[in-house]
Amino acid sequence: SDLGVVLVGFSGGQCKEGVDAAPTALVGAGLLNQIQDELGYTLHGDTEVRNYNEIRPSSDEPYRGMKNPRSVSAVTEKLATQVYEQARHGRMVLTLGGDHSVAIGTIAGTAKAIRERYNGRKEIAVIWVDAHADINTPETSESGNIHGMPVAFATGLAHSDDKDIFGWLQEDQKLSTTKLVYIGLRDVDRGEKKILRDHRIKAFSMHDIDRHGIGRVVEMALAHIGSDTPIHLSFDVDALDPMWAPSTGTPVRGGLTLREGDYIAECVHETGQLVAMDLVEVNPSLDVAGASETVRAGVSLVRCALGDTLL
Ligand code: DIR
Ligand code: MN
Ligand code: MN
Ligand code: MN
Repeated sequence: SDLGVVLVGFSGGQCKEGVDAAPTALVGAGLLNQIQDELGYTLHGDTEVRNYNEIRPSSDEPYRGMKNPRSVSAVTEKLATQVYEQARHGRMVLTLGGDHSVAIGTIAGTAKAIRERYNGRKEIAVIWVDAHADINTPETSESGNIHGMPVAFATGLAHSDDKDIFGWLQEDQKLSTTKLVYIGLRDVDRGEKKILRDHRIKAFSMHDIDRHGIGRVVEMALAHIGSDTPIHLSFDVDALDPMWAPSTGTPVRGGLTLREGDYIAECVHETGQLVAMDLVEVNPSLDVAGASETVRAGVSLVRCALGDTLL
């Protein structure tokens, strides 16, 4: 089958350098070769890593507290088009970030392509696997880092009318809050907790995984989405415990084991509903001793989502 590949060297959604080197590290570890040779996909799109940090508007002063707003907006607007161009041919789309702000673009691209494919009769669902909810609005954010806000923009809970600062996002590129499910949360800001409650957003924290086990949690997450809804899986490697993925910008202890992460990806593959996956926040320049482990974990998560099986 066919896979569109989007390799995004970009770090502007947060303050630490190095996350832009992740696609090169993941490809260097053999990910794309394995997807072709072992999993049998035909690759489409640009298989060279592009430096999206070069997309720099001449001035990019903070706006409503957001850091690098015009850069992140320009990058994600371009990504929305790139992902859409792959998805509209009926291809599954794999995006390797980059920080998690890239998901503003990737979700916009798949949301639009799926609405078109089904003449407006279907919308995508998103499974957001992360230690963090990434649903701050510019006003609730304590950091100003846009990688903590992508879900707010993707759902329209945050928006701006300035076309250079996410004003490009159209209705047909947006995600419904009812079609969003979180797995792995354990570091959610106060303002984010209120947003999750007020909008009754489905979320499974590490507490829920401790209580029910990963098997039951994935089953409940997929039941919420339903069996005829295309799924976009947005996987932040920091969902994994730092034991498995130490090289990431905001590690949080008490996370998923590598097997639990792989299991989520395997189950999403098994649904046959997967239309797009993002793998983000691998930063090989942090905890350098653990970088190859982190890259290997990322490779494993993608392979599982694309149908690699243990037997
Ligand atoms: C925090 C951290 N909630 C923020 N978010 C992170 O900056 O808004 N997301 N690290 O991955
Ligand atoms: Mn995170
Ligand atoms: Mn408005
Ligand atoms: Mn994230």
